[in-house]
Formats: sequence, C-alpha cells, structure tokens
Amino acid sequence: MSENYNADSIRVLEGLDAVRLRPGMYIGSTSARGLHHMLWEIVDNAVDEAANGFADRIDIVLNDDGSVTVEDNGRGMPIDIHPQMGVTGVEVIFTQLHAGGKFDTSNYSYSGGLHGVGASVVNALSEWLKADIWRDYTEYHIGFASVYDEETHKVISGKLVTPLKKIGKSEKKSGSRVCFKPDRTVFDSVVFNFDTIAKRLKELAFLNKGLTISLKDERHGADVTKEFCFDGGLKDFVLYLNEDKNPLFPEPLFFEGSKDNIYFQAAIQYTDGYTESIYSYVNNIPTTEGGMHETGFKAALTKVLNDYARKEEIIKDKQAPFNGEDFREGITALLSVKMNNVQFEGQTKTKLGNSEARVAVEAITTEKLTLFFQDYKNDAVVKAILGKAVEAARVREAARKAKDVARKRSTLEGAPLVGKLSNCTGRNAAENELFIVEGDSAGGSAKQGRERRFQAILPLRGKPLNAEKKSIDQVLGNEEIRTIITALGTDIGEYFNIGNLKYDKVIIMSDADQDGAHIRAILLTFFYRYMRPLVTEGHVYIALSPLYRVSKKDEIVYCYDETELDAATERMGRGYQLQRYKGLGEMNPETLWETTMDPAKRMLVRVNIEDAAEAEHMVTLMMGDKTEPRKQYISENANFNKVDTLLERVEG
Ligand code: TTJ
Repeated sequence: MSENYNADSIRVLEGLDAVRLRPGMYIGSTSARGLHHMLWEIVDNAVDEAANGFADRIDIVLNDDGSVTVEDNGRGMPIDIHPQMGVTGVEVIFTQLHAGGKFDTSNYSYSGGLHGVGASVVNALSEWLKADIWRDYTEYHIGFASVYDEETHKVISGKLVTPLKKIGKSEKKSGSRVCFKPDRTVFDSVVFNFDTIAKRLKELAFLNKGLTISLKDERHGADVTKEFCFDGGLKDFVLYLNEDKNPLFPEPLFFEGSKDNIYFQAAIQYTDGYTESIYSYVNNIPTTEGGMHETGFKAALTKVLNDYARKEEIIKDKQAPFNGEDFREGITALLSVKMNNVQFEGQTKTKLGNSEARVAVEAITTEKLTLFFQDYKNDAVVKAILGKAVEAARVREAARKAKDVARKRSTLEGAPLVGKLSNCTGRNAAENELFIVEGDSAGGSAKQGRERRFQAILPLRGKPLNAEKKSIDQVLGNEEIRTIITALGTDIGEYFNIGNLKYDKVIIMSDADQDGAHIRAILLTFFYRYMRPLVTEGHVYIALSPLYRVSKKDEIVYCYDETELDAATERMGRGYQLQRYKGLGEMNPETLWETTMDPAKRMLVRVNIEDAAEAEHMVTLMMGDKTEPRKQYISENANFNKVDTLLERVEG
C-alpha cells in the first residue's frame, strides 16, 4: 500500500454525462436540500483531508454572485498526471463520477455526503467551478464550466475550460480552494441558507476535534462570519447539548477505539433528567434512525453496568438485572463511527445497517467501559450512574403497578374541545384543510379571509412545546398540542389512525422569520414523532407567504423572495410602491387570502419525511431550548421564506 496518495489512487468508474439528465439520482433532489448537498459534497472533501490529519482549517464563503467558496489548508489536490486517464488528478476529481479516494480502501478516507457521489457531480450541476491549489510551493489554477452546445442544443456539463496551469511560485502553505456556482437552470432555488449551513458546520466542528471551520456571508452587502472550533470534540458536543440541564458529573466520559477497520468514539454524560438522548453519526452523517452502532453501544452499556452492579452486589443474588432503559435515563451520548462501505437503511435512509458495526462498537464499548468502571479514580462518576439506574428501576417498578395507558389517553378525550379552532362548515375530509397559524393576529385575519366551507383555522399562541425533549405525558399535557391532536381527530403514537383524519391538508402557516421557522420545526418534529403517517402520506404542508408587495398604478405583485423582488422592481421601473411584510399579522384578511390561502394562487410546499426528520434533527440538536441572543438571528436569516431546507414545491 502506497502512503503517497496521488492521482494514481483515484479510481475512475464512469463519465459525467448522466448527471444533468437526472440530477436527483445524484444529489437527492433539485430542491433547496439538493442545492445544499452540493456544498456538503465539497465540504466533505475538505473535512476528509482534515480527518486524515493534513488540514486543520476550512473556510467557507457565500459570495455575492451566488457562488460559494470552500478552502482548506491540506496538502492540495493532486496535480500529477493520472496514469490511466492521461489527465491531471484534479481534473479526474472534477470530471469523473465517483472519483476521489472515497471508494478506495487503501487510503484512510471515510468521506460522507449522503450520496457520496463526489465533487464531479457538483461540477456537472454548476454554471462554473474553479479550483486553486497550493502544492510544492507552487500555485495552480483550473476551471470548468457548463456550456451550451450550439450543435446539439444541449448543455455540456462541467467542461474543462481552463486546463491546469501554474500561476507561479507560492510562499503560501499548501491547500485547496474550490469555488462553484450552482446552475439556476438545475435547481428550484439557488440561494444558500446561512443558518442551515452554520448549523451543519457547527456539527462538523464538534465531530472533528480541533478543526476550525468558518462561514462568511458576503451576499447583499452582508458581512457576517461565524467560526467553530471545539478542542474537546464529542465531549464539547455533549456539554453543549447539556448546557441547560444539570449534569451529574462535570466531565463527560470519553472513549475511542478501532476494530476491523471500524473506528468508534463516544462521549457520555448523565443529567438529573429522564430522557434518553443518544445521537449517532456515521462518517459525520447523522443516523437519526439509529441502527447497528446504537444497538451495539446499548448492548455493551447494559452488559457492563449490569456485570458491575452484580459484582458490587447492587443487584443481589436472586434479583433480576436492570433493564437497558434503566441505564439510559438522563443519558446524553454522542456516538461517532467511521467506516467504509456504509449501508443506510430505514425510512429516511438514516439507519446504519452494517452488522459489523454492531460487533465493533459493542466490543470497543465493552472494553473501554469496563476499564473505566474498574478505575477507582472514576468512583464518583460510577456511583452517579449506578445511583441513577437504581432510581430508574425503582420508579419503573412503581410505575408498572400504577400504569394505565388508557387513563393517560382519557385525559385527552376529556379535554375541553378545541376552544380556539374555527372549524370549517363542510364535512368532506378529503376536501378540508386545517391551517395552523402562528399568532392570534394572523389567526384573526385567516379566520376572516378564509373560505369557511373547507378551511379551518387553528391559531397558535406562543410556541407549542418542543415535542422532542418531553415525555409523552408532557406532550399530551401541552394545550397547543392537545388542541392539534383533537382537531385532527387521529390520536397519536400507536393509537394513530389516519382513517379519522378530518383534514386532507394540514397547512402550517408561520412567519417568514426565525421564530416562524422554529415553530414550524417544532410542529414537524411533533408530527414526525407522533403522527408519522400524516407526513409520509403527504398531508402536511407549509404555506409560503410573500415578503413584499410591489405596486404601481393598478398593478400589484407579491414577491416571495429577494430575487422576485429585484425582478419586479426592475420591470416596473421608477415610481413603484413597496411594502415589506414583517409577519403574517401585518396582512389584512383579503391579502392573506389572496397570497397565501387561495388554492388558486397560493404556494404550498408539501413536507416529506426527510424534511420532517431534518427538522427533528435541527430542533433536538441545534435549537433545543436554548435562548440565543436574538440579535444573532436577524442578520443570519435575511431570507427565510423560500430559502430553507424544506423546499420541494408541489402545487399552486
Ligand atoms: C490528494 O493527493 C495529494 C494529497 O491530497 C489529496 C487530496 O485530495 N487532498 C485534498 C482534496 N485536500 N482537499 C481536497 C479538496 C478540498 C476541497 C475544498 C474540495 C475538493 C473537491 C477537494
């Protein structure tokens, strides 16, 4: 095996041709999510270089022209000639599908990317892409573009237009910089979302200890920078997640190990709470649905702790061992696996299917936890964990005796019926729509503006409770949530019955700002957790509302983002009037109807299961209950309307 990673070790599988024909096959979709996948694909390459120990900085810039730049201080992409291809390594990377060390096990590389398709796909779906390389004290440049071919009337994707050339000598450290502009004709929207990107980069910084990642927004005269670096890695991640909780010991437990070419690391801290928060990743990709690594971890945790409890006679001779759940009450655990040939399964393809990961993780966890528990220095931590389990088991036993699921549900049935719901008059569920509206003021306008025959309005006051963090009892105890459950008629969880759904469309109508996005994410998290078929069967929608009203004489145009605004003002010339809506509450009933509710004119986004899973991930990890300074929100979310992670527009 050669230590020297050069153009030679890049395997070449097939050409680029197919990518533009079926972009979705390569990046999932051409929605905002697909757009962001383009960036993840490039960032993954830089993160790889860092994970292999050759880079410790990644800088990302959102440029004013719609392009994005990613730079690392790694070794620099290979510039030597690829023996089979007869072209430079960097050209192979950007023009050959599946190129890059990713699939080559001889190089220690576990590149993520949901589809792991490589940088060539990004090139294929960009207007242009250019790269600068600093290597051997020399600076190089190469450029590609998607060009229209007059003869075939087709776009030639990612064509080499500026062959690799030496720019000159460079004192600069080594590194790679890639800049690309996603093609407007490919994507529904080409506007990157700062907040979405910042959240993901923060996560990547947690997952890659010591790596500094910066993000700069230079669009529309904005000048916002965020920088992330966590010297404690997963430990810092756990501390961050537990920021607003009460940990039972200050320093998270951390261990790592490798077995059969599978690397595993974990950080654990217990709090005085009762929820189990295990977050797992494979090659830096969140595995929301868990899978083999989580199974292995839980099995080892249960086994090691039960063995210890037995040995220390916390469990007496004839007593039954603890349940696995007893050891997971109040746990916050971060699990990160790096491995090759990953198999993703499950509804959202976020469940690790490789059983060798279960074996490796279980073995590593067993070994390291056993050592930890044997070490008298850890006595205080060990006592805290065992004490927690003893208490959990006691409560469980007591609860088992008292438990009566039916009682819990009857509190729901006995609830005063949906005071705030303004129902529709029609009784044809297939035609009916429920608007869940943020705020009483917008709710009032919606009630007046609606078509009452088939449109029902449910105003939400404040934020509904964050479904993720609470027990089912707390969820049912929340009035806003109960109102939603009762209004829909479906019940929840194992009792959920789509046959009782009273509205074909459940439409979330929230403001195009940070609070609105939060409310929306919380609602999606709730639906994802407790009413999943509602999402999978396509009943959940987001209503898009305009941000601007531009008028001149008799002409009125509503604009849903800055791009539309620019187009409208340009077309109208001088003397137009401009109104900016800061929230739905500012719209009168007629306008709200016309722009956001009228089936003939409105824009709805149908929420799919990936959207909901992503919202859940964001709510649980990145929004939580934390109260970040409001100031931060404002500049980061200039355009929250169309530009979000959620955008697959389906109907008018
Ligand atoms: C290749 O062989 C020489 C040593 O470095 C190997 C390599 O590919 N390194 C590398 C690639 N560092 N950074 C990249 C990279 C960075 C970005 C931003 C984008 C892409 C596609 C690759």
